[in-house]
Amino acid sequence: MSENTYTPPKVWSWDKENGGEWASLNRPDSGSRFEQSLPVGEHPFQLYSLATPNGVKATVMFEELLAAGVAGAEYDAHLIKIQDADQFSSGFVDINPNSKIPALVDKSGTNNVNVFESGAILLHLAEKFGRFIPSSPNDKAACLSWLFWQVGSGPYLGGGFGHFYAYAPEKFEYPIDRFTMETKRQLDVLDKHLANNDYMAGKEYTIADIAIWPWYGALVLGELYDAAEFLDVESYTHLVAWAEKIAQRPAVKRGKIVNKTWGDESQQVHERHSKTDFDNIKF
Ligand SMILES: N[C@@H](CCC(=O)N[C@@H](CS)C(=O)NCC(=O)O)C(=O)O
Repeated sequence: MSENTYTPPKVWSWDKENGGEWASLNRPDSGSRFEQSLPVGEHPFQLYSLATPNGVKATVMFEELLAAGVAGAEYDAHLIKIQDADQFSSGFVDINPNSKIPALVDKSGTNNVNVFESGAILLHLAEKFGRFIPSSPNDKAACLSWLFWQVGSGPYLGGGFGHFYAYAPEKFEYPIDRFTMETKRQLDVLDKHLANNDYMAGKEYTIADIAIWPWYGALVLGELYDAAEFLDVESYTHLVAWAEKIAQRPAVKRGKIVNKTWGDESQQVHERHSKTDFDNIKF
């Protein structure tokens, strides 16, 4: 047994930060922490987000819709700095009581519609515009199955593997083993599926790909958690080929840098209010 075992008390109480990146944000309760309204731009869709994998799903979807000629999908992408606790403003919590990016206000109809959860945002937009969701029942079922697979599986990769491998202040074998095992199992699921399918739902690129790529695509392309070697991502050849193919899409290249505030400064668009916001970017 490790020396670092922990005997839980009868009733847990929050008396200290647990350390590590993001720890100062965490509290065991929900709700707004300060009064502040959100900025509102001129477009029908107001997105409040950051270019983490969950945020990238939404911005890639908007850029794909616009690239497909859906003029009604014009959007303002406002920056929510989660490190600075912007997600706890009263304005943000009014849209998303769960205080996580991305959050969307759809102002295109008579009444504003609030949407939170990245999977729900993808589905809302896909159904609204009839794009990136198959019309045949079989393919649609496949698309939704993989969309919800991502929503359910992603936290094992992010909150499990990513947290204990990359963010935890101390590295412990038990959680790293546990979540590495699960992450590799998930990578194998995707790899085997993509051995026989061009895209997640078959022949068509859909919201299932848009949901999965920012997490598992980024991971196997070495852009997440600096874990490519540790996970031996090169062995998932079909998954890597799919990830590389999607990375070449112009809308994906644009979407992944919207609301981005870290990394190469020449590849950051802090806020997106117009397609001209990409004019100075060399893709
Ligand atoms: N299930 C949610 C997860 C969203 C999520 O975890 N967002 C993170 C960034 S990737 C966040 O806003 N974290 C801020 C916090 O936890 O306070 C979704 O898919 O939209």
